[in-house]
Amino acid sequence: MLNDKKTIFSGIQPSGNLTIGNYLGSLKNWVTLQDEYNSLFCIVDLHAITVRQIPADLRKRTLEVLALYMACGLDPEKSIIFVQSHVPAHAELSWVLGCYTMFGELSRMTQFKDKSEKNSQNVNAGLFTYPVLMAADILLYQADLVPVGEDQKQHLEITRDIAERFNGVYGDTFTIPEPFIRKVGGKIMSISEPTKKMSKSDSGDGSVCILDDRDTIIRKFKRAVTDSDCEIKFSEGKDGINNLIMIYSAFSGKTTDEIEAEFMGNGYGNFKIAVGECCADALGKIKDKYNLYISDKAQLEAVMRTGSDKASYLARKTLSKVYRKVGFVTKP
Ligand code: AQP
Repeated sequence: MLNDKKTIFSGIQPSGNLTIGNYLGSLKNWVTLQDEYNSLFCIVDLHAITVRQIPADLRKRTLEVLALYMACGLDPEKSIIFVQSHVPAHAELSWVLGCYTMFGELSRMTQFKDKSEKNSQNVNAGLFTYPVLMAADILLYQADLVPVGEDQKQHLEITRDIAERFNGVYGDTFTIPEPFIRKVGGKIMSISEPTKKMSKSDSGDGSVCILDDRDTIIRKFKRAVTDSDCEIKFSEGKDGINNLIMIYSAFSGKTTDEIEAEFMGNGYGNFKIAVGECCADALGKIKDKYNLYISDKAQLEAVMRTGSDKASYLARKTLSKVYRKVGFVTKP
């Protein structure tokens, strides 16, 4: 099914309204990469339940994320697009890999520490073993490259460690994947707390959602936190302005130097409006397409069905190999 091209895998959790962090850090890059690589893009619902979800919302959001994937430009004719829970091999390989992952290495994951603090009432085992499931997602498809935001780099490193450990014991089984992180957009910060990553589970004004309407987007940017200086210049200590420059750069395609020259002598107020408008223009186009996709349930179902059939076929091949290597008897 796959050809000689290299393979990429990535996914997003349907755990909230997708933000421009998810878009610039992941989705936007996926769209360009799908022409060059064998591409698998997943909606990782198994990961989403590591934080308590309202079932009806999760169901609805899973379809919304699928519609958004397509609205952003993922093409089911070019990429395998599927829902994680539709391919049982993810959970199955995760169990096996969990037996080749050390408690100590999972304890060092910063996302586990962050999410445990945020969800102190529900520090469950799934939250702890999240990176093992992520390793299974990637290794099942023998992915060469994983296009993610900067925040997922540590999870990629543990995936590589698990794969190398397994290959070391049983011989070549898994491709060792590389992270693929863009310099511009790889880490978008909250616009109200620019030292904190923008996250879809933070619903305040710090996160700009892909589906926010134009007025909301511009209002959020107008309120963005900056500093007491007034120079639009990318430099240390100016977290708020640096973040806005990054966002503007990612949406407009302009370099930092070009942006600094464009806004020389301008105040922060004008710059914030320009960033808001540029962002709203780009997201408006996506939203128009989204409205078409989300209203066509038959098409969404067809994409999910085809995607999971193709993904299952590939995943089974790796899982059978792993089962054989660890010594499981083949089902007669
Ligand atoms: N702020 C960000 N800047 C750049 N990239 C980002 N990503 C997330 N936030 C930013 C990238 O989006 C992809 C999907 O991430 P995920 O849904 O698997 O989980 P996450 O990294 O935990 O994303 P969120 O938005 O912070 O979700 P919640 O709030 O549910 O935890 C990944 O490639 C990620 O790097």
